[in-house]
Amino acid sequence: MNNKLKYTASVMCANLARLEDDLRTLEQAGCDELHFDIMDGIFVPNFTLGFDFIKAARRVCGLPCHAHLMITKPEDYIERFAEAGCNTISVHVETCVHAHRTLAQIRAAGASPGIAINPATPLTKLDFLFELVDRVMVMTVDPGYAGQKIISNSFERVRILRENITYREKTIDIEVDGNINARNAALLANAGANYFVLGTSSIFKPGARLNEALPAFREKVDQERTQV
Ligand code: S6P
Ligand code: MG
Repeated sequence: MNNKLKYTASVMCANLARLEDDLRTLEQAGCDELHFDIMDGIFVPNFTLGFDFIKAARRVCGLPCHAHLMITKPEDYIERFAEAGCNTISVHVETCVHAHRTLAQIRAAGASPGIAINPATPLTKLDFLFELVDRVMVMTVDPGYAGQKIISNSFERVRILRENITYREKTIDIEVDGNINARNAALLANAGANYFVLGTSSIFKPGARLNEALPAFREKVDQERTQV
């Protein structure tokens, strides 16, 4: 983990009809990563992207890819997401019956393991997993849809998690996902988050130009951090 804030763009919020343009623009605008939301209609009540989207993105853009697996039995699909070109694969702690095995499986497949946690799940579920992950994804909304409102205890959860990680002398990234507008990003950054999922709350707004929206958002977060 380093101290620079990283911005990871939620591909499901891009214009899927002109994906190539949007991905190239994001790369040129200095985006740090692409965030692929993978949903199975069971763990979350929605369907979104899959292997082919990741492969297509890989063909047109060089940004690192992160698969956020909101699926039951994630262990059945790890190798295929790694083969599709994912640098990071995050699984939900709520879906892992044998989390150590699944996280080790991600590492063995050549990807960086992340663990995601829903807003209602106690943070203590992560206590014995810090050894195995490079990133914790704190869901700041119940997963399944873009465009939701942040759950207010998210700020406190990130603060406690960062304290816990620091106490254990680990270098683990904390990513936050859901309603990351500039004010929420600033508060979450000050609480200890360093990866931010960009969706409809930040750069994917009707009429917004991605090449301007991304640097403008980054600047706004830096500004807000001094004020919140
Ligand atoms: C939601 C998913 C997210 C969304 C992102 C949307 O279940 O995991 O990654 O794509 O949160 O962002 P926003 O700004 O519309 O909430
Ligand atoms: Mg996500």
